[in-house]
Amino acid sequence: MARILITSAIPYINGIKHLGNLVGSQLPADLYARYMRARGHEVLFLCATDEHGTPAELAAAKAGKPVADYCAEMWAVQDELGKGFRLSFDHFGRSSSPRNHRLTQHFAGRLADANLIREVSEKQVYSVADGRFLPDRYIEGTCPNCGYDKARGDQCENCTKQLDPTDLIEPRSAISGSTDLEVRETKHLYLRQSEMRDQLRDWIDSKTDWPVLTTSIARKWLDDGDGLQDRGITRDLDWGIPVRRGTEGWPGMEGKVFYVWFDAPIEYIACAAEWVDAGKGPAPDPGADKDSVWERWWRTDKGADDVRYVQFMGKDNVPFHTLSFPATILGSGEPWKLVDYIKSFNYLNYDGGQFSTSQGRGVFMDQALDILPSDYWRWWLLSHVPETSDSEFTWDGFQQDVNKDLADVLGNFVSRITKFCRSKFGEIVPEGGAYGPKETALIADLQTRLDRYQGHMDAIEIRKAAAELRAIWVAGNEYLQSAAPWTAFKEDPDRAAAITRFALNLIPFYAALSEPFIPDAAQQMADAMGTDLIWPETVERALSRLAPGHAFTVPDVLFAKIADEDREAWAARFAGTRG
Ligand code: B3M
Ligand code: ZN
Repeated sequence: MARILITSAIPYINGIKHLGNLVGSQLPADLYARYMRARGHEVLFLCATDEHGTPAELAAAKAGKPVADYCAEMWAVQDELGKGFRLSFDHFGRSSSPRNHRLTQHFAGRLADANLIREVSEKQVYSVADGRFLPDRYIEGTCPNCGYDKARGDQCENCTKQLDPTDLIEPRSAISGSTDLEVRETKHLYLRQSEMRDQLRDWIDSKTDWPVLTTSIARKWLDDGDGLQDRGITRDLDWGIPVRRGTEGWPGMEGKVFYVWFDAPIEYIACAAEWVDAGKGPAPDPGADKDSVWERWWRTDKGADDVRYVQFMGKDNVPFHTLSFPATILGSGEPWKLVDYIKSFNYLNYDGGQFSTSQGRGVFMDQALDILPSDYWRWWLLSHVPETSDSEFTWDGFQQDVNKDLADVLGNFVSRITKFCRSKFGEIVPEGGAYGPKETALIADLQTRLDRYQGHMDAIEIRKAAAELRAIWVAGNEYLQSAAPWTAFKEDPDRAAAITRFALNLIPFYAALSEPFIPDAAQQMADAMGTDLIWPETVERALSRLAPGHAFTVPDVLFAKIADEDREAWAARFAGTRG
């Protein structure tokens, strides 16, 4: 039994996430966590909301709420939606937690002690009307290159030219529209990550088993001339973690906060402490304090050296997890756990374009649950996860795949055999008859497929795993079709009983294997068969679990088909922007 620490990238607090966000980190992380638990491993699965930064402040202002209240409310919304999608976090924390404040300040203090932080004085645009410094992308004006009048201070969206805010013609605040802007001097802390380039390169080079998507992004940033530049880790904002050097103040840094990307990954650690504070972890060993419970996952000097730590994230987050966060950890000089494997994802597109939070384009988590149970989404998203390239959600494709895989194949199998049994033998696993060559052949086929399925799940090859699971469902359907107990019943009721018994035994087997993908349907199948979800040791053993005389009930329809009218209505409803 291994111990596996799993984190999903922590979603920004501002707004409800769309399905592209969900499939890019939380959902695949959940699949892996569920699978590893089912295999008997000890899992700690953590996620949280990422609450700091300008977007959170602006979203709160737009909602007319104090930012702390806004974040508390949005955390509850995201927590609820996570539950709706059956995301099985051991804890869903908050990057604004007191634990993260303390840890972030602790790391900054350690980095300063190690001489890895320098102070930089820089000029930034200050908006007098807004009473704040403006990040580059919150300054708007006319592009000097193409004349587009909504160019941002970091880039022109129209002609893609990289800009400095001072390049803009008639610059104004994107927050208030005010043109009363000044350039002011301000002081910030920079993390000297360039000092750690060799150390980081050696570490990345040692990760020979990582997905190419992950290492290629990391190498690009390491090798590009300006890739591993020293990075500002503080901001002139109100909302955030106050800059302190450990538990001491930081002269000259009063009123400033840490940059959101500095404190967000530290929340992975803080979240484990929050998990213990919330009373969810196991009791500490006798004589040990309660911090030992989470340190056992995070400190290599306190037992975490045998933990395997796996992170899930979208590709845009890779540089922060392969370079910046490791720089924080390595630079601290303390024995914190480094990530062992980073699974990263491309983008899911929506119907010929991109999902977009700012434009409200696509299907958002709350809307998805409004129209269909979570298993439909989980199955489609995971079986189309943008693993090796971007993938696309279309309503046609969604309807077709869900109807075929879930309704025609899996749902139909379960319904057909349980109803047949009820009509001929009652709701009891029938006795009599013997298994023959068809059953022996199916057992052998399924054993090969089970081995492959486990191999793909162990390797986090999600599309391959989904394809194998689908093939496992199809094999049962084909068996039932060819063994045809309804025909056998007329001539040889004993043989029909044997076929029925065998096919009924496939249901708990399917339930266990399918649980990481479709947990609700899996539980419904197990409940109907009066069994627990138990991962098969071997196919042969798994298929002899339901003995003659075992009672079951015919379950309700597992998956209703998506009708054409529904598909059309949804396609129309989600064609525009979120209202
Ligand atoms: N909140 C970005 C995102 O949700 C960011 C991830 C932080 S992970 C420490 O894509
Ligand atoms: Zn332009």
